Amino acid sequence: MKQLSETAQKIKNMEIRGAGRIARAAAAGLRDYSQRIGIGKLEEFNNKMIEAARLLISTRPTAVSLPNAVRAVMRYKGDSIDEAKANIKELADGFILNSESAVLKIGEIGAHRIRDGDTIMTHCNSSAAISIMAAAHKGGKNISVIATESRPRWQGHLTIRQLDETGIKTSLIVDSAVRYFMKEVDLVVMGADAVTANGSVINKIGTSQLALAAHEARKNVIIAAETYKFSPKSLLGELIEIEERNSSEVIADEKLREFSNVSVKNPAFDVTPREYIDLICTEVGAIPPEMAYFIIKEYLGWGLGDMDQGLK
Ligand code: RUB
Repeated sequence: MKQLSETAQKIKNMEIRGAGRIARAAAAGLRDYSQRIGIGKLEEFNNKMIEAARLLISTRPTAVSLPNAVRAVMRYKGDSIDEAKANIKELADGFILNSESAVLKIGEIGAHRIRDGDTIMTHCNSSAAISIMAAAHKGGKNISVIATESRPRWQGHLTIRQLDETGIKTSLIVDSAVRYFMKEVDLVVMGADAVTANGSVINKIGTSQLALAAHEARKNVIIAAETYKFSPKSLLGELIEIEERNSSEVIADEKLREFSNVSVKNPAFDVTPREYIDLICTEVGAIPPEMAYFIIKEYLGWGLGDMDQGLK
């Protein structure tokens, strides 16, 4: 359990972050943990796997890719521990491989929407969104990017490093400057932690503000999201939990203690309504947000009437 707890801890403290990476780390964590479980009864093995799955899911509440990845591995079958282990390995490796190729495929599909000379604005650090920019650049399009810092965790610094390594000209701006610079923008491209059945997108705090500014300026907003970011449980009416992180990410504890009447609110994500989103670019195609239910049904195997699945 030690290694699995370490993976869980790394996801919690954001050493492993970004919805896609979190999903792949969880699948790999479950796979490696299963292979280390010693001899015993199959029932004990299954219980240990359930415990491990719960631990991983509890680390970060918003990224739906996490429970979806865990569910993809926990579908394993086997009449013996050896069979179960083999199937877990197959499912986890399959998930990881599909996830990596999904990010590349999203790049290929999304790049069609980018024109030579475009200026793209992005927020936070999304590998799927960067894949689109990298594919357009690789395809010979001369693009530039405006990237936000993404306070309080500065994921924008990861983004500018990755774009710089790719050779894409990038400007770094403070989060509050998105509307100021919107006039220079042709297209907004961002990632997602979750997409609900009604086509809303949950992503890093500030995403909805940026989408609103883009909507006002009549600039298109593209969301890059693998199919495993779509939330089957939103079909049950469940809302996506917005992670509230520690106040020390915003202001140092000792500084905060200077005040008697001040508290900090630090939600890590927000919800962008589908009205502000033109396209969700998935690995199976670029869809309007209104088609989110179709993805949940066709690619995650949940449809209306499958309510019992929510109880599993
Ligand atoms: C990361 C974030 C990213 C999405 C998509 O938030 O909001 O935009 O997770 O990323 P955090 P990807 O840093 O809090 O995890 O496309 O890489 O899955």
